[in-house]
Amino acid sequence: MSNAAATMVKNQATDAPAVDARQELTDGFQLVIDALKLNGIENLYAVPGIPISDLLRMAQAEGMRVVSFRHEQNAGNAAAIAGFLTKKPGVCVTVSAPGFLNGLTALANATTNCFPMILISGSSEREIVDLQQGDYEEMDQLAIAKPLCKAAFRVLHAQDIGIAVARAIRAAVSGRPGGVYLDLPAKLFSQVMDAAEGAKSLVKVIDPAPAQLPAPSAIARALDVLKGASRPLIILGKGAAYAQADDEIRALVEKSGLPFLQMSMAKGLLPDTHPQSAGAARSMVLKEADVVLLIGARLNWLLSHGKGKSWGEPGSKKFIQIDIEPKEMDSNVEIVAPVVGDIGSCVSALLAGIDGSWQAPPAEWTGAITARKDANIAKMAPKLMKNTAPMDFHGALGALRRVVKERPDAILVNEGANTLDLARGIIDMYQPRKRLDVGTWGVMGIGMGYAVAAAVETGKPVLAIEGDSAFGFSGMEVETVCRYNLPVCIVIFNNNGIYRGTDVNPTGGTDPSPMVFVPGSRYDKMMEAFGGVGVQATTPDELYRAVSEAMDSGKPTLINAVIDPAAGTESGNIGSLNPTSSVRKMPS
Ligand code: ADP
Ligand code: TZD
Ligand code: MG
Repeated sequence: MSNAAATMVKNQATDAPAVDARQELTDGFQLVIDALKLNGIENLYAVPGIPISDLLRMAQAEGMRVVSFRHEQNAGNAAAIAGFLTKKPGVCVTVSAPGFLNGLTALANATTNCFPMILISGSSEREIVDLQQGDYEEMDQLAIAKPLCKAAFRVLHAQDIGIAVARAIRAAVSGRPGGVYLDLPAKLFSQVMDAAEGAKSLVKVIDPAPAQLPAPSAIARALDVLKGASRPLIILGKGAAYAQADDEIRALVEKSGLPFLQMSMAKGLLPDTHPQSAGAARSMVLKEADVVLLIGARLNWLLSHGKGKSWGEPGSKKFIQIDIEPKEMDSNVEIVAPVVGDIGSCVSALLAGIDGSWQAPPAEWTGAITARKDANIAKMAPKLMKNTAPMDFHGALGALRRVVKERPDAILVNEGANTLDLARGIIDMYQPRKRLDVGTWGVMGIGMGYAVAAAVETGKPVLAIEGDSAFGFSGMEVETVCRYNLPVCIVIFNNNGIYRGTDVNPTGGTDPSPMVFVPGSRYDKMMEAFGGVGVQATTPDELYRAVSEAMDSGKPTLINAVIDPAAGTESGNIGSLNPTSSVRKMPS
């Protein structure tokens, strides 16, 4: 019996199985760790405190990597993106009520984005919480988590930990992936039970995300529609990136000869420079395509719900959709050929139908796309070469585009408004799952959590391109980046504010506009405070040199990139979603 287990005997909860002090014992802490490890979970993203401090200490002692953050939202975001990158649930561990709530935004965001994640939170005494008698950090966490995730479970007995962890893993990764909440009351951790019984209670999940084969008739229908197209288009979404069916997707694209668009986090599934990429002719192909094959992409706001002006004439499109979630079909517009199943299986089945009878798309269509692409790329090129001070977005992004081209295996994290929208368009990606960003909600604050987890999970260098506002949501984690000595280079696009740094208080009062920050802030000094490298860059050349050096050295680095405060536009790319007052005209 270990010393820890021996002392736990004294803490034995009344509802735990009876134990004899001479038995080999285990406890709730140990069983949670054993259950996670048995299922291949190697990393925990957490903020410690009552009642989970010993869980984290013991996990580290048992060889798990425990990454301790400064705020739970960042730990949660790290877990979520670990799930996206690995197809295994990322695990975040938080303390009760406030810690739990801080982590909950990330859990909800993971669910919205279809990333598998488990939020494990300690909770307070059930008896006191349920009678609302004012326990330390009292909250009915299970009820609050439930509507924001795929599944939520609470464990009251140590002997149920194994099955609960198994259920959580299966719920997170099977079908459409998403967030799962696991509520572990403080008392559970110190419950003791016979070690052999404990070991027997653990469950190794077999085939946690089973293949879901599409019906042959659905494949035949989809092929029929595709064959009847004169202006076909494939749209790849982040579900396709998540599925890790990279070879099958590439084969389908190349064998069929179809032009393709990649949604933000799908960029790099095929290189953006691929001859069939229609990325630089996006508006044209959305408007003019007659058949659109969606692979792991939803027709949500990011695709204008599949209708409206950007989609051309009403009724001019037929949609084929591959998705693991049957309810996704017809969510916004009619799907004439729904293909329900996992992307690997569905794409393979379609590929088998691209045989001798297959005809490449008409040259008139592919030729028109290439012409538009070439024209747009030529128009953009000089903007990306500008070497002025202060920089504008294009000049700075032109420099970073070169950095990424030279290091195609680096991971790019990106958030902000102009900083996000322009980087997405300008920076070509070359490999799958290398671009991580604000996703389905357009949420600010994912930056440092994603950057830390990307480095921890892949060991690759990470480049985080951050609006100065966006960075502020998770900026304290630069200490975490330094503490774990991670190969993360953060570039702050510092334009003194949200969208722009030029707004003024219309009353002439001393308070600044709500849209601006302290002008000329030196974010690079924050990094120096924690022993990292801080650099101020005022020209694209300086920026290129500083980022290249950081990426090569792997040293935690923050570069304050001075951007013209007047260069950005209101709400970046999505100004049309921003209501403005017709009563009072505000400058923007
Ligand atoms: P994007 O924002 O890139 O357009 P979305 O997040 O809207 O992508 O869509 C991703 C879709 O992929 C979701 O509808 C999800 O159900 C689906 N999906 C995720 N994983 C798989 C998989 N392995 N097989 C099939 N569909 C998947
Ligand atoms: N809060 C959260 C959690 N998510 C959000 N998306 C917002 C607030 C609103 N918001 C945006 O949509 S973008 C943005 C905010 C605050 C910041 C834009 O400023 P930035 O980028 O400095 O990051 P640019 O380059 O100045 O445009
Ligand atoms: Mg800004």
